[in-house]
Amino acid sequence: MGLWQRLKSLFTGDHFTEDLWNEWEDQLIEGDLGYNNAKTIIEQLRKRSKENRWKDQEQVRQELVEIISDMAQRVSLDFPGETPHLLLVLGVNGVGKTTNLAKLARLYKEQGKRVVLAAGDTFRAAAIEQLSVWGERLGVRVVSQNSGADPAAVIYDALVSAQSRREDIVLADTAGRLHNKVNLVNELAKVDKVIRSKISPDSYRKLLVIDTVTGQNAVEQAEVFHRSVGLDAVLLSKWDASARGGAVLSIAQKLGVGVAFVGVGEKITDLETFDPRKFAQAVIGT
Ligand SMILES: Nc1nc2c(ncn2[C@@H]2O[C@H](COP(=O)(O)OP(=O)(O)O)[C@@H](O)[C@H]2O)c(=O)[nH]1
Ligand SMILES: [Mg+2]
Repeated sequence: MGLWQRLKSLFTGDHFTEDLWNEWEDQLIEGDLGYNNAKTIIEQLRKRSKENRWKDQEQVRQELVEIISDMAQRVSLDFPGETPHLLLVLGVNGVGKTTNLAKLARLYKEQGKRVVLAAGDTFRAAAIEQLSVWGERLGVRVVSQNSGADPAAVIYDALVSAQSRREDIVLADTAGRLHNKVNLVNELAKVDKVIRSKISPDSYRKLLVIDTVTGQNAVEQAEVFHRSVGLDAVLLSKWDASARGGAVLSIAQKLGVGVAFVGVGEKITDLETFDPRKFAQAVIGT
């Protein structure tokens, strides 16, 4: 049953009672919107419901959709600085970094840009191989070294060669072994430092990939990455698998980082720009 169906089933009379507000709040929390977000949403809904009286249920649903889409933050990933631009793709293992990086490569290539991929996840040979396969399929250059190589060195090579070849954008993959937080943060800090030594902040953006299925844990992940390198935008992946997006609201509220893209499948074309209204409609349901 969708969230709206559950909320509606609790609404029996023609008035909102204190009990009902509490039950709705619980439902929003269970619907993975997060404790603080649920409180905020109910607060806003209470304000909007005149005299706690609401006969038109569809109107209530619309209000909910509006409140949530106002809380969701959309950002666009722009690079005002000179080329080459560098997009660092971050995130915990398995969230969909490499796949979505390939989708972005296709998108930029379609815009006529000369794209380079940097195999910065040097932890596993399979990760380097996966990126090379995408590169071949897309017909874009891939810069890689052997597994175990220093990711900062790989990304540095990609950037320097892109500068001399006058390429437009480097998409850099990274490893995301969050179980070793200290190593990860140190490794990323080094990558970040190397990039900043070569290009201006206006040519450099950091995109965090989070997996919809992760739920509110994605907020913690975002905090770690935001503290270590600072994030510009989020890509919400696997939206097709589960339309749960409360983490996105928490990340916007806590860190001020909005969503740029949504991954909607495993195919190379399964990428959309983030639409807060569509997002809110899906979270609430019909
Ligand atoms: N359903 C779905 N699966 C996805 C999406 N993005 C990635 N995946 C799958 O998630 C798995 C992990 O993806 P991968 O890019 O290797 O993750 P990484 O470890 O973060 O680089 C793969 O099986 C992908 O096909 C998406 O938007 N929707
Ligand atoms: Mg990967």
